[in-house]
Amino acid sequence: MHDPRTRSIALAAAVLALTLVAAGCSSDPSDEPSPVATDTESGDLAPGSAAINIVDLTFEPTTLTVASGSTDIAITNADTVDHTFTLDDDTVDAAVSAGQNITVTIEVSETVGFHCEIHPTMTGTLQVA
Ligand SMILES: [Cu+2]
Repeated sequence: MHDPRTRSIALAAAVLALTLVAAGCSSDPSDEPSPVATDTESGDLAPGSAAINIVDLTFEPTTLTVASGSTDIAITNADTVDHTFTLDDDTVDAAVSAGQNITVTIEVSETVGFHCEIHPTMTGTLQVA
């Protein structure tokens, strides 16, 4: 039996590639808007932000503690009906459709209640710390 042997010539090509890495991706560090010039806490929940969930015609939490000043509140409507997030002093009246989530910016200096315009039984309190 004679099998033809294939000779593979391995060319060892030493390629010295001088790669010029043009790392010109210098993007600005995200400039986050700071509504009020207070001392910044680096931490979990950003100062000036909070979250409310609406589940089964109930605001959760019912009492939300926020700092005086500007606060971004992320509101998630987990229900299948529309709601509103309305401050009792009517400075904020935001519709939150079923399944939707929105963010409202509130400006409070003292404790104020909130409610849903559609469902009078839905109430809560924004407590200013
Ligand atoms: Cu409602």
